[in-house]
Amino acid sequence: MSESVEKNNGTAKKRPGIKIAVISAFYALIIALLCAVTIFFMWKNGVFLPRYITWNNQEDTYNISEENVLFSLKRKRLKITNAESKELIYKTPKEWLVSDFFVTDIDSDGTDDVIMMVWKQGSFGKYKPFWHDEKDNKWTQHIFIFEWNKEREDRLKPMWMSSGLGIKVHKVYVDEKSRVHFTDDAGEETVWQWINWGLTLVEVIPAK
Ligand SMILES: [Ca+2]
Repeated sequence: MSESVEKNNGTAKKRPGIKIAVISAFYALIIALLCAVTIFFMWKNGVFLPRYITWNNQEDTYNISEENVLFSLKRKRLKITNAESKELIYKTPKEWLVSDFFVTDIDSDGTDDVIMMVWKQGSFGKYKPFWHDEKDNKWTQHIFIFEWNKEREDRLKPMWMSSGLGIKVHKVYVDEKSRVHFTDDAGEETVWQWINWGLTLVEVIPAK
């Protein structure tokens, strides 16, 4: 009789080791959740994008259709303001990460157009083709071309919006003939020219 009472008293005592283990597991879970949330937001902000990308920062003033406008590309976001009044005209959506931009008359109609190199999630945007049933949330690079339209508040009328390029573009520049040159991560250069309605590959320059 006296022996069983002693045993019951022994199990009824709280063990400090168990309490410490529960608290430790709780904090480990909180830390794991914070790490997961941090990594998710870093991914959403493009922190894990390829290292071959050249991110440009640039400020330039242009006269387009008799408007003096300041283009400012900083921290992967492009803003266009009136060069005199400083009034904001356009800024890229926060979902777009802009690596570079160019102002050139790509279609030779006499008016400058705006070209942006954009990284964003999803190759197709909101108009995904019905036959493409996979989830469309991978980071892909795009070239977006806009014509300058003074009738619009934001001036930029979409002219040609590419789906994911499929080229690992390391550098891009536009030559004096408004042809777009992509240099990929291996050094191969492809030259693209506006023909009819869109960019057409006109030359491939092998890596040196
Ligand atoms: Ca033009």
